[in-house]
Amino acid sequence: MLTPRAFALSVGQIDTFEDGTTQNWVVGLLGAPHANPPINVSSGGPSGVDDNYLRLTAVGGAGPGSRLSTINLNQWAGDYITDGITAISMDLYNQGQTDLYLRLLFADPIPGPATNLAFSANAIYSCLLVVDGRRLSFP
Ligand SMILES: [Ca+2]
Repeated sequence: MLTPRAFALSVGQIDTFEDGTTQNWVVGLLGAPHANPPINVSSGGPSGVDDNYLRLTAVGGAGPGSRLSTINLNQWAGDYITDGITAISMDLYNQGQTDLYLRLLFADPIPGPATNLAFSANAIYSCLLVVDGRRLSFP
């Protein structure tokens, strides 16, 4: 069963991953196996050496882990409109061999299945091997 913790959204909140954890970013919520779950990498984030970051990996094909995705039911759960949040930004570094088109998905999966879904209308393109990382914003 999915059980969110009590967190509140706030304007300006950021996940830095400096605590060495994945900061509640997960995959396989309903027990689906994933060959490469999110991991915290201790160096190489946007500020370089000793800047932790979250590494996501997709294995391609079909089935669990085939697509680059992750879920957060904790600090990123809430009512974005009521809380005055109008955009979300993230630093990205595509280390794979495939160009990516990224979207954000918002849903109310608890207790499930989701009855309300919303996703960013326009995918943001992350080209192959952006060397210095890149901050993208989803309006
Ligand atoms: Ca960091």
